[in-house]
Amino acid sequence: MKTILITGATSGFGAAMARRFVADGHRVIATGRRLDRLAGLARELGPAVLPMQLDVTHSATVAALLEMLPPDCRQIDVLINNAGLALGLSPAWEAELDDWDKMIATNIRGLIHMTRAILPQMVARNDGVIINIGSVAGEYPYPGGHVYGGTKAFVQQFSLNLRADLAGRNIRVTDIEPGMVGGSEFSQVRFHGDDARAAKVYEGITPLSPEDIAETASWIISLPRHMNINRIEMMPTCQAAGPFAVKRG
Ligand code: NDP
Ligand code: 8X3
Repeated sequence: MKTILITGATSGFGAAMARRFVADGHRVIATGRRLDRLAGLARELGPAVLPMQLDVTHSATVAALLEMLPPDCRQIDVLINNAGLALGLSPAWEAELDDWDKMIATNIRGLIHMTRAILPQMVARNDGVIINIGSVAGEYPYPGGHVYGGTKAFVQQFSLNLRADLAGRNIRVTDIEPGMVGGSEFSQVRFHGDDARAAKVYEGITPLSPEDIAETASWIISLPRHMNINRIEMMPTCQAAGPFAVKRG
């Protein structure tokens, strides 16, 4: 049994991973800002889930996180840096600066602060797994992806650079980079609560599901300690990259 801390467990991938990890026999520290959702998850999944309200952008809370946990839950075997969001899809010159700041604060700053809070104990034990949730948006550009894609490119390179520091230790780091995934609140959040616009994103396609991401994370965690999956890029079969955009005058 491992103790797995998930950021952003109130919906989407995070909630699906919590369900999957408990089914796999692990204990889950489920975090996020919406405590009612976390309490619901704990009611559903039982004592294997410890709900804990946590906003990853509150640096002081993140730094004090371990002391806030009950003593028998402070050894974090697996950290899932999942909390994140895209805000807006307008061209860069029309984008809201506030949206950009929030994506940077959550997807980059929140993720690195979480990592810095948990990594020392993994190094001290010479054991641990960190799974970061990146995106194909960090690898391939698309119109309106500007800062969101930039934050996920950061997550990819930060993950690889962590591996460089950790080489020779039994601490694994993986960047899971999904394409289109339905069944989460991602697009509702991106379009600031415009549910109709969000639903259109998945019209006529079968996207990946949060359970597909949970399956992938479950597999990564189950691998032998000497085996590191550096990056894993996944898309539904309806999606592919390219072609280059060529605008003719
Ligand atoms: P959801 O919107 O359903 O989930 C996002 C989660 O992040 C929520 O639980 C939310 O919880 C949490 N969160 C947001 N801001 C904060 C914060 N400041 N502090 C703590 N938690 C926060 O979307 P997904 O499940 O789809 O997204 C999960 C991750 O996957 C994100 O990093 C996203 O960028 C990435 N991703 C999504 C894809 C998709 O197509 N859906 C594809 C590729 C990557 P709460 O609001 O309660 O705090
Ligand atoms: C989410 C996938 O293609 O909407 O990271 O950016 S995409």
